[in-house]
Amino acid sequence: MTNVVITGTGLFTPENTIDNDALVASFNAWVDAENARHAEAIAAGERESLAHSSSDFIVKASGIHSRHVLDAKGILDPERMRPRLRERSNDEPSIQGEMGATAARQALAHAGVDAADIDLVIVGCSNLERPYPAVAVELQALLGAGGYAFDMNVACSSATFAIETAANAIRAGNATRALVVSPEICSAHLNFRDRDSHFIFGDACTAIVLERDDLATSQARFEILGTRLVTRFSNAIRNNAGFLNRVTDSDPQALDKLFVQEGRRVFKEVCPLVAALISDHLASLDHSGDDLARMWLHQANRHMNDLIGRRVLGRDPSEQEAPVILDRYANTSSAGSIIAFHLHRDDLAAGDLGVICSFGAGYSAGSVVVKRV
Ligand code: CO8
Repeated sequence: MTNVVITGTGLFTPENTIDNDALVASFNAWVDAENARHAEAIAAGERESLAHSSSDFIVKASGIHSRHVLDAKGILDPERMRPRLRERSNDEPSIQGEMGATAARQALAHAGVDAADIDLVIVGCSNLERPYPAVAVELQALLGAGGYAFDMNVACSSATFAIETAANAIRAGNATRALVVSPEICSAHLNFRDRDSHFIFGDACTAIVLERDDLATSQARFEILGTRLVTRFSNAIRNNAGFLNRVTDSDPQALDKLFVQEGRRVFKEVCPLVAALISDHLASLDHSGDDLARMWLHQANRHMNDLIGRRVLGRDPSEQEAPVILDRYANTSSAGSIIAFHLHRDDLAAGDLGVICSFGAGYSAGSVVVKRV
């Protein structure tokens, strides 16, 4: 069978950061104004007063300290509490096209591959800025890549599902070199007025170059030993924004048109599913947790990763074995596990084994087992 290798990765990190204290200060200012606006109704028992958020809670519950966002000013303005992004004309690169091109150029340079030699571009992410033309096709043009391109969405698992799709296209002979790009603008679909979730997400974009092994020239390669994907329907993470909102006459500003989740339920249901996915996948490749040098896990919650690491390894994973980037990036959806891979893989030795694993809405989870060549 044709071997497929990962030969390069790239990362676009927005310059603006928001730490927990700044986010909480803006949220609490909005809460105070809201409670003052409704003081009479609250006093009459007709309305519940809103509670403050807290940085201590955020760190304890999630491990998140800070996040990068495309626009901080709009998010932190208690009168707005959503990013302000400039609308692009049809003649300008789209926002996701631009983020994607930055990350992709880095990944291509890292792999030592010319954009013209790429013959498959997949943009996989949770939220696409338009239905068509595909952002991937625009990115293909921006980069000067050849072949074909398409978008796909499997929420937080978009990158791992796209890696499997790209690897299969290469194995089947339909492509020789592929780019998987995940431009995540999570801040645009986050309800910054929801105490339970306002701290969860950040923005970033990752890119990965995959090649047929016999064509690759990069010294730093990771052979894909196998991929395994799983989905199980759940409403515990949901977003009802969509093109039918206009014709169903539903309120486009309604809160269900943004990210909504039952965090505790997600935690309880997803951790065992993911631990079993990784363990079964390793077993199918005649390996076990003991053979893993590294786990590049989805970056949603510190405790989730600790629990999954414990179940797979049979002991607490060290910082080195399961690197954490969510402390400074928060949850960047499908980009999270790829950011961890991008930042924490160069120290591995030839023959070392690792797993890239995503999990999220759907539910969906993806495991990609790789070996440093
Ligand atoms: N400040 C202070 N107190 C708070 C706050 C806050 N901000 N928020 C909640 N509390 C309170 C609650 O009211 C509750 O109080 P009480 O006990 O009196 O009822 C108490 O703190 C505990 O609340 P929770 O039970 O909700 O807290 P948890 O310990 O469960 O932590 C988490 C909440 C962090 C959300 C946690 O449950 C979690 O991380 N769960 C898993 C989440 C997850 O992984 N989700 C995946 C989503 S990502 C995905 O699939 C991609 C979607 C597409 C991206 C779209 C971009 C927007």
